[in-house]
Amino acid sequence: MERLSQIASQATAASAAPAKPAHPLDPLSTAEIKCLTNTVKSYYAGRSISFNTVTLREPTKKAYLQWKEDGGKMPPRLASFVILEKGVPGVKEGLVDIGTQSVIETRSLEQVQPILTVEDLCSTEEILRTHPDVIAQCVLSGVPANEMHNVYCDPWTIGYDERWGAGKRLQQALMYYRSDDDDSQYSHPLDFCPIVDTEEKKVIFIDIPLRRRKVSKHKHANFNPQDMIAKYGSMRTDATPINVTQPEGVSFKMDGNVMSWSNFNFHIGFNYREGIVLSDITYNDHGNVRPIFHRMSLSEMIVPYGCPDYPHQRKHALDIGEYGAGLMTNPLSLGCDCKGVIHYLDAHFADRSGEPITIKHAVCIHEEDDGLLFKHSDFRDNFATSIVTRATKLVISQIFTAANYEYCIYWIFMQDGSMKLDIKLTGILNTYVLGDDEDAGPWGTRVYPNVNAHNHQHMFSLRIHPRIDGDGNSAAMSDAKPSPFPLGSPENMYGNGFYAEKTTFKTVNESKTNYESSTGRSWDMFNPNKKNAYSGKPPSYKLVSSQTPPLLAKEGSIVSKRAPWASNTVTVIPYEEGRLYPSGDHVPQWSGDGVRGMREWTADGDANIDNTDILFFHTFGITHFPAPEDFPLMPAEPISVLLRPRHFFLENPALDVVPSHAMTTKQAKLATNLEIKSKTDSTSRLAFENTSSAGCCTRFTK
Ligand code: ABN
Ligand code: CU
Repeated sequence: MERLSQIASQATAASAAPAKPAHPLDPLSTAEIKCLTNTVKSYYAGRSISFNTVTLREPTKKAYLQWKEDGGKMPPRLASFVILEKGVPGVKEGLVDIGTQSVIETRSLEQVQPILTVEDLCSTEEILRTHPDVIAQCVLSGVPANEMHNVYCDPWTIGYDERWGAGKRLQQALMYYRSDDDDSQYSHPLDFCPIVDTEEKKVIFIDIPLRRRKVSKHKHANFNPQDMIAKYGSMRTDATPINVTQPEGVSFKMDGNVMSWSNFNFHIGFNYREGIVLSDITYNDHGNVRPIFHRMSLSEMIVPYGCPDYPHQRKHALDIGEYGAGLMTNPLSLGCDCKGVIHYLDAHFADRSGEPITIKHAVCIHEEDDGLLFKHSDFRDNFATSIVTRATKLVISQIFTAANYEYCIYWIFMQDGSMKLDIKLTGILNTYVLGDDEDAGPWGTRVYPNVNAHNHQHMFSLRIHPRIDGDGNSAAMSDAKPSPFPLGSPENMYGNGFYAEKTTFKTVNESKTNYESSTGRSWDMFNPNKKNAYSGKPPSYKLVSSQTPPLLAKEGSIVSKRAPWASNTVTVIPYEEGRLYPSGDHVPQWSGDGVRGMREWTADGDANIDNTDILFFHTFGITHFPAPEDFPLMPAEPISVLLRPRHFFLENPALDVVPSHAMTTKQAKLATNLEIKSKTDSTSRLAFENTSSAGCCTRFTK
């Protein structure tokens, strides 16, 4: 890394630096992006560069906390960039000080390839449509040459292919045909796979399978309302509208990007790669503002496919590191992506030329009813003594489209101090053409005539930087175990004893653990320096997550090497600046060899992780064996990870949430009218009565 303080002035300030934002973790504004790209352009004046990614270089934890303690002396506003230079292999990356409009670090990296941006992907189809060899392959597949405008591709990074390594910036084009603009091409895959040089804009090779398969002659499998009406005569007519209404508006407050909601306070960031980033999450415990998590994000994911036939072995998308959960994020629309009273945040990136681009409504923030928060009734008076409190949840969400799949990301906060990460998978299966007489098994499923959907996994890496009740944190696993003492022994005479076995991790190696369903394994992040006054146990947040399949690709495979984080459900490492991306900084075309990302961070397996500053990585996801119900458009499949306070509070922290109904035993004794008024709901009513009984319900009759 070259430090460039002496030549910082080369990138001369053309105009005043853009205004600093209110908060040091705020994403770069469009003015800051413009300032950064201008600074980089003048630094590289006379050279042909294009921008790949630009993003805020977040202050270190220390600098951030200093800012908080200093009462607002902003740390320098730094931003990192990745650029490509025409004709020069590899990437250049560096750091700009926005305040002084100067480039302060640069580095040239060879044999790495940067993320593929949406702009990089968009030009590929046109390159293919005009290439004579591709046209010839289309004709062989049964698509006439005059139909090239109906040929499409999902341009994937090549993953890793030994023939080219990381020397050229490559895409593999998964090919499809559709006969009409409004068709879904995924029921009509083509059997060959062109390899495209992204920078040269050239087809450099075409992978042709030994067994040829012609394009399907079946009708396209479509899913739009007009297709359903054509097929079934009408859409369903039985569903009446359900609305999320908040007549008095929202109960959260936003100060810029800082959220306050129901005792929680945190910053909402967003970047090209991880998408939503939540930082400095605290909980106001009756006036005592207690830190919980310093930072939390989805740091990587992998979707490895299970068909070993060449070239399908290449399909394993590391969507966050190869394409960016931020770059692929959708602009969300009111009333459909999220319902209710919504606050949106926009996201800003730079295009290849360095101009800012904005995704409107990239992040949706809203509240929803979440069923019961708690309830108890007393059977002694026929349940008249009762308390019923409904939950409201706060949801921070984004949806990104990874070519065929949609990933809907919901960061959820609950009034009892819990947090959840819910992910819904929807969109369209990745498909390959299946011969008329061919069996799709065992590596895939015939989901439609001539359509083979290969087995695959969706694995995510949740990166948590805990700060449970302050600094000095540890991690442990907890296993439900029967008493070790035999039935009939004095310690376990009746054989019923069981307990939670807690194993605190002292070292990185000890922390590398997997989910164990037989013990209902969960993990705790905790502060060993504090004690709950009642239980005597350290304040903790427990990770409850059981959708944790093992990575099915073999150890030593390209998939497993490129996702060195995916073979364990949990890995804990010491925090160090820059430990962000567990498959490395530049993921496309990494062979998986060498020491980087999680492999680098766990190289010292004996490193201490007890009572120190730790990073907790959690791998979760699903294994997906496709079925016809998943096609042509998949009903959303949920995945959920829960973080809940344990020994953190002295009691249920949500007891002060106003109940929908509360009646004490004394009140019940006095009550003559047992119709009980709901305190918070004026819209609930009986379904099959004409008269509205809004806001009340008959509990019982004497
Ligand atoms: N799932 C692979 C992918 C993601 C984004 C764009 C193209 C391909
Ligand atoms: Cu899937």
